[in-house]
Amino acid sequence: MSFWEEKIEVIERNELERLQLERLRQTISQAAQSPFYKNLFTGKGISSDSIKTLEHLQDLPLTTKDDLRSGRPEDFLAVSPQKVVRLHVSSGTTGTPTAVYHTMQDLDNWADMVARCLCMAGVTPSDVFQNMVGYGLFTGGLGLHYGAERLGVTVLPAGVGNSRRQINLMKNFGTSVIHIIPSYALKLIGTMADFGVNPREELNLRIAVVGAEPYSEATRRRIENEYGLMVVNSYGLSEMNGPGVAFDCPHQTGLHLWEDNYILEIIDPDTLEPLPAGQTGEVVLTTLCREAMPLIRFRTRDLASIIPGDCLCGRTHRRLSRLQGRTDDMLILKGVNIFPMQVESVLMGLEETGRNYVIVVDKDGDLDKMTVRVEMSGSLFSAEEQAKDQAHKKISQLLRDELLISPAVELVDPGNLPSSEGKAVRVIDNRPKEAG
Ligand code: DLL
Repeated sequence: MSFWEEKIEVIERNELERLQLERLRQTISQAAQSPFYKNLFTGKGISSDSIKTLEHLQDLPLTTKDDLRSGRPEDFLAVSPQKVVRLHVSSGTTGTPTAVYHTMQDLDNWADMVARCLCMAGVTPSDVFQNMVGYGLFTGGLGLHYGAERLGVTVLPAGVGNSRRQINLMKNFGTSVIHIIPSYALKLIGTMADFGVNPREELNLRIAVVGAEPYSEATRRRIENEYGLMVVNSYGLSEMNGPGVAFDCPHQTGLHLWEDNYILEIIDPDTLEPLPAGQTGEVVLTTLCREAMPLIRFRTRDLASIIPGDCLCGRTHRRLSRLQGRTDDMLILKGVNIFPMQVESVLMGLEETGRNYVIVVDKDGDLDKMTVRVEMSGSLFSAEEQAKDQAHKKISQLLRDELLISPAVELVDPGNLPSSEGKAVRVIDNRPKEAG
C-alpha cells in the first residue's frame, strides 16, 4: 500500500482535530478578507477568537449555492485580484454558474491532494494515464492532469469524446489508468464492441478513476467486469476545487475524505441538525487550506453518510459512502420519494439491459406518470419476442419492488437513446414547474 504523505494520511484522530482547529481559525481570518464573509461575520460578531473548539463550527452560518450566486462572484474573493491565477466556473446544471478563484498556492495544494488520491488508489509513475474528461472550465480535466503529473505519471491529455481515437490511444500507448465519467465509460464499452476491440484481452487497463456524476454499485461492477479493471470512485465539486476531495482506496469500502483539507459534516437537509455516522444526509464542507476563496460550512446538496469504523488501509480520514444523489434530484411521484440512483441500481444489475437509460416524468391528467426507457442488451435485442416480453415483465417487477410505484417500462433498441459526452441527463421532467 503506497502513501503520498504517510504522516498526514495515518495521523492520529486527536492530532488531526488539533490541526483542523488551527486551520479553521486561520480560515476564519482569511475568509474575513472577502466582502461576503466580512459582512456576515461583522453582523454576527464572529472572529477566529470565537472558535475555541471544533464544535464551535456548528454555531457558524451555512453557506449555500444561492449565496454564491446572489451577489457578485468577487464578493467571495479573499485575496487581491493580482494573486488570482485561475478561475473555474461550475457546470451550472442546476442554475446560474458560480465562479471559483485560485491562487498559485491553491493550485499547488490541489495538485498534491489529487496526487495523494491517485497514489492511494495504486497509481504509480510507471502508469500511463489517459485523462478522458473535459479540459475546460470543468475541473475534472485540469484537476486530474496536474495531480497525475505531480505523482510522476505519464499523462495523455486526451480530453472528452472521439471514442475511436481514445481506443487507439489506449492501444498505441499501453494506457493503464483512465479517468472517465461513468455514463461515458458505459457508452465506450459499446463503441469498443462495435470496433471489435475486447478491452480485457487487447488493452493494458488496470484502474479507472470514475466520478463527477452519481453511479450505483451495479454500474461500478459492470465497468469493472467489462473492461477488466478496478474502478475507484472519485468525488469532488468545483466549489471545493473539484476532484481530490474524497477517493476510494483499493478496499473500495467508502471514499476517504481528506480531513486535513476539509471539515466534513453530514446534516439533515430539512432540520439542519447534525447526523451521526451511518445516517444519510447532506454533505457540508468547510475548506481548511484555501487562500483565494475559503468557504465555510458549504451545503453541497449531495447526499451521503459517514461510514463508521476504521478502514483496513490504515488511513484515519473518515470515509464517505457512495454518493446517493443530490437533494434536488429527488423526484416526488404520487407522494413517493424517488432517487434516479434507485432506478440505475436495478437496471445496471441486469444482463437483459444495455448501458443507457432515461427516466421521463409527465403529467397524465392530474396524475404523475413515470416512464423508464432502457436500452436492451445486444443478446436480448437479437432474441425472440417472448424473451423480450419476459425481460419487460422482470424489469417492471423489479422497479416496482424498489420504487413502490409502477413506472411504465420501454425497452429501446441498443444505441437509440440520446447520450452526451459530458455528464448524463438521466431525468426529463416534463411536468409544469409549479406542479413539480
Ligand atoms: O464534477 C468535479 C469532479 C470531476 C469530481 C471529476 C470527480 C471527478 P462539478 O462539475 O462542480 O465538479 O460537479 C460537482 O457532481 O456536487 C456531485 O453532485 C457530483 N459528483 C461529483 N463526483 C461524484 C461522485 C465535478 N463520485 C457535483 N459520485 C457534485 C456522485 C458526484 N456524484
